[in-house]
Amino acid sequence: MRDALEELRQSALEALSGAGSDAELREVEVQYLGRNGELTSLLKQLGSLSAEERPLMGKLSNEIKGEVQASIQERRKGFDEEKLQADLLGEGFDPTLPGPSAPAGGLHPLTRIRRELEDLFSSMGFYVVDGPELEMESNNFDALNIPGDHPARESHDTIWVREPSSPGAGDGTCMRTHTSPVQVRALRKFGAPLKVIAPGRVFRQETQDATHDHTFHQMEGLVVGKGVGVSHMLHAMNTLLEGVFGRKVETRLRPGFFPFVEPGFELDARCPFCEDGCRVCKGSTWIELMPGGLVHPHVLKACDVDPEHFSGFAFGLGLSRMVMLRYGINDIRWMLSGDLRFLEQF
Ligand code: FA5
Repeated sequence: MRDALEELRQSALEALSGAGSDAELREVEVQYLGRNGELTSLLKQLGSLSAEERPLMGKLSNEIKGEVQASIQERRKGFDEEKLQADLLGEGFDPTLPGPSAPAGGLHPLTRIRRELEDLFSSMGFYVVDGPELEMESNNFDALNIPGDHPARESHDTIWVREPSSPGAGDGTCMRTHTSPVQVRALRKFGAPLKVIAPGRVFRQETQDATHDHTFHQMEGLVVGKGVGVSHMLHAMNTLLEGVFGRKVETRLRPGFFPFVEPGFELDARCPFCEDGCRVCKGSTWIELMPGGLVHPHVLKACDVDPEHFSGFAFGLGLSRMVMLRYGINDIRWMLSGDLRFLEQF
């Protein structure tokens, strides 16, 4: 049996050195070491050997198997490297050229305008502040002079995560309906005097149309100091519009009611989509863009600021609508659609 094993070793190693490809290596492997291969059939004869010879032949066959396997692996490595070299040096391959570039994304138009406004207001000494989207009822409504039974709550219906313990208790939690609660948070945290803007996402129970979404963006502005008045507010609003549009924008100011300002105003911008009325401006040729007013003394008091010493103005820019005007987007529903046909244009 020793002779037969030695012969097998010899012929297997010869066959391996003659193999010219990975497939041929595999054939040799099956022929000698496979389940029905030559070594296996030799091993079947072990049982007929004497007790002294059996372990010796067993050991020898294991040694031969190991040697043949090692040789197969060595040859296979050689083939892999040859293949890699061939691939690398294949026709037209230049390893000094830069690799393919990954497609670059772009900034969302909302992000662009938000950043521009943050830069503009920072340059005028404003802090950029933030507040939570899930807000306490008391900050979203009560501290802003909108108690539980106030009719203004009807136009600000939203998702309630925790209902108030009783109507008007002020202890509920809701998705904020505007960025105005950040006024309360900022005043309580920093006190007066203060200049802040607070851009962010807000939520409302709203029937969607070209200018109304249930989720949209606003940017709050708040200035509190000594002798702050309406002229300061108008200056801030006009600076904002000129900053975004790079030119004077035709606007109009009309009285507006918000429980947290007195007096209150609505600033509308001329509709850029039509001359005499369209579905975006709902036939009026004006788009409601930015309400504002002088901070109501009740709000200052609720934030521990003395209205005898301080006054202020606040405005609530419809950031999503501002983006529509700037880029000529005629339907707000594109904004958060995630649709690449829309996004790739910016
Ligand atoms: C408010 O939300 C007040 N918090 C704004 C404010 C702040 C007034 C400070 C006074 C002082 P209003 O509900 O009007 O107000 O919304 C403000 C702006 O958000 C609107 O002028 C409009 O541009 C935009 N807006 C309102 N509802 C929607 C909506 N459903 N979809 C898109 N934009 C909207």
